[in-house]
Amino acid sequence: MELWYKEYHTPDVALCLKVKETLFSGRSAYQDIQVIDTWEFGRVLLLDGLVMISQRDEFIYHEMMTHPAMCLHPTAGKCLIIGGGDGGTAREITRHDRPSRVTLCEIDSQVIEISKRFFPEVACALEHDPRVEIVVGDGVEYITRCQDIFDCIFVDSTDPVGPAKALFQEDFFRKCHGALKIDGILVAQSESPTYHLDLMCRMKRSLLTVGFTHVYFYFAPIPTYPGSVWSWVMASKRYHPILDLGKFERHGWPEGLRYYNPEVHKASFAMPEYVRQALEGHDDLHNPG
Ligand code: AG3
Repeated sequence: MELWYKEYHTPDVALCLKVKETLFSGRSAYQDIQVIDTWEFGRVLLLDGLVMISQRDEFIYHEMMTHPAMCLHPTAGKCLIIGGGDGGTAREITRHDRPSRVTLCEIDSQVIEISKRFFPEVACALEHDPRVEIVVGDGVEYITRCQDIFDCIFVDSTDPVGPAKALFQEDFFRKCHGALKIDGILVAQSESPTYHLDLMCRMKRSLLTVGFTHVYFYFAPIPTYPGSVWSWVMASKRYHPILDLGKFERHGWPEGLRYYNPEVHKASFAMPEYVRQALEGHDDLHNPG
C-alpha cells in the first residue's frame, strides 16, 4: 500500500510526498507535531500539518535565512532568533566565528526536543555550541521585555496564522527596531511571492514605517514550500545589502556552505517583475531615481 502525505497550499493546490513511515505524531501545548520519513526528501517536520523542514532542502532555507545578513554585518556579535526551534538557523549563525552570543526564543519546547531527537544534524548547535542560549517563551513578549540590544535579529517563524501572526505585524517590527543597535539588521522569512504578495507588501510598508533605512526582499527555491520560491525580507538600519557587499572580504568565510555564496547573495536580491510592480512605490533599489 502506498502512503502519501498531502499539504494543501491552497484549496486547489497541494504538495504530495510519498511516505516511508511516520516516526512521531503528537500534540504540544501549541500545535500538532509530526515527523514523517519520505522517499524523496528524507525526514520531514510538520507543524499543524505544514512542512517546516525536510532533510533534503532545509540547508537552502537556513543558509538563506542567515548568511546574507551575517556576511553583510561587520560584527554580528549578538544575534537573536525568534522561533527557529528546530535549530537550523542557529546552526548557520554559529558557522561564523564572530557571534559571541546567539539567543534563541522559541515558544514550543517540544519542537526543540523533537528536532534534537529526529534531526540531530539540524539541531546540533542547540546542544553543542556554548554561545547558544535557549529561551522558551513567546517572541513578542521576549522582545518587549528584554533589555539586550542586538546586531542581528532573525525571525524564523511559521506561516502567519495562530501565534506566529503577531510576528508579521508593525508593532513587533517596531520592537525589533528598538532592540537593534544603530547599525542592526532584521531578517524575517516572508512567505511565497506566488501566494503571499499582499503580505510582503504589508511587511515592507511596516518595516519602512518603523524606521528601517533599507528594506529589501530576496528569494531562493525551497522545493517543499508553497510555490517553491520562497522570500525573506532584510530590513537594515545602515548597511545596504548590495552596495555594502565589499565588506564580504573583511570576515572569514564560514565553512561547509552548500547554497549561499557571494554570487547567490547578489542574484537573490534580483526582483521578479510582478513582485517589483506589486511593491512599487516602496522600493528604491529596484526603482532608481
Ligand atoms: N519556517 C517557515 C516555514 C513556512 C512553510 N510553510 C508551509 N509549509 N506552508 C520554517 C522554520 C525552519 N526553521
